[in-house]
Amino acid sequence: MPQLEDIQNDFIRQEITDFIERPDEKAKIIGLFAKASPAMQKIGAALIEGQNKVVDQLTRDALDAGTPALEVMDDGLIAAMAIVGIKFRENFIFVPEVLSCARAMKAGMAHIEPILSASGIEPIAKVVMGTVKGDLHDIGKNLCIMMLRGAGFEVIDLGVDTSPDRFLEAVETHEAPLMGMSALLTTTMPNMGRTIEAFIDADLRDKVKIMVGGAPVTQDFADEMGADGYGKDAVACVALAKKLVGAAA
Ligand code: B12
Repeated sequence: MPQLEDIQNDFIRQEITDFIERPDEKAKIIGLFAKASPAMQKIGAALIEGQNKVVDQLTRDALDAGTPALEVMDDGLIAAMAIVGIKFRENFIFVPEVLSCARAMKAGMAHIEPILSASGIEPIAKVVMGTVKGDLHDIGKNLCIMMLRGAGFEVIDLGVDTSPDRFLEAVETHEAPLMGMSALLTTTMPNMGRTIEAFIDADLRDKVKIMVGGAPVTQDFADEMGADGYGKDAVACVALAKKLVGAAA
C-alpha cells in the first residue's frame, strides 16, 4: 500500500497530514498522489493554493514536455480537487478559497480541453449536457464534455442552473438522442428526477436516453428516478454515452 513518504512534494504531504483525518480518505488521497509524478504533484500543490497563473504555466509546461493530457487532468488537477473538497467539507477553507481553486482548475483545463476535444472524426451523436436547476457546480460537467467531444460526440452545453424546460427545449431543437445531467448538491439531486418527469409529461421520454452523474449521485439513485444510466467519472460518462447510443466502445 502506498505510504505518505512515497509522495515527494512537501506541500502535498503537509496538506494530507494537516487536513485529511479519515483513514479511508487518507489512504485514497495518498494513493492518488503516490502514483503522480513530481511535476503533477507540483500542479496539484499550486491548485490547492489557488494559484491560477502557476497552474496555467505548469500545465502548459507539462503538456509541452509530452505528458498526456489525461494524466495532467487525473494526477494533477482532479487529485488536488479531492483535497480541496475535504478541506471545504471540514470547514478548513470557505467559498472564496474554493473559488480560487476552481479558477486554478479552469486555468489548467483550458489547455487540456483543446487536446481532449480534438477528435477530428464524424460526430457519433448529439448530447445535451447541463448542471441541474439550483446548482452552480460545473467543473465535473465540463470535464465530461471535454471527454465526450474528444470521443467524437457533438455536445450542446447548457451550462449551470438548467431548468427542466431548457433541457426539454434543447433536446427537441437539436433532436439529440442523448442527454446528461450533473448535480453536486444533495438538495439539487431531486431536480434530476423532476427533469425526467418533465420529459414524461411532454411525451418525450422515449425519444432521449438520459444519463446522470455528480459526486453525490449513485447508481441506486439513478435507477430510482428512472435514468438510463449513471457514470462515476468522465471516463465512465463516455463509455456510458457510447453504450446508450449503441456506438462501438
Ligand atoms: C468547487 C466546489 C464549489 C465551487 C464550484 C465552482 C464551479 N465552477 O464548479 C463553488 C465555490 C462555487 C461552490 C459553491 C457551493 N458549494 Co461546492 N463544492 C465544490 C467542491 C470542493 C468540488 C466540486 C468539484 O468540482 N469536484 C471535481 C470534479 C472533477 O468532480 P465532480 O464534479 O464530482 O465530477 C466528476 C463526476 O462526478 C462525474 N460527473 C459529473 N457530472 C456528471 C454528469 C454525467 C452525466 C456523468 C455521467 C458523470 C458526471 O464526472 C466528473 C469528472 O470525473 C465540492 C466537494 C466535492 N468533494 O465534490 C463542494 C461541494 C459539492 N459543495 C458543497 C456546498 C455545500 C456548496 C455551497 C452550498 C456552499 C455555500 N455555502 O454557498 C455552494 C452552492 C452553490 C450552488 N448553488 O451550486 C458541498 C455539497 C454538500 C451536499 N451534501 O450537498 C460539497 C460536497 C462540499 C462539502 N463537502 O461540503 N462549490
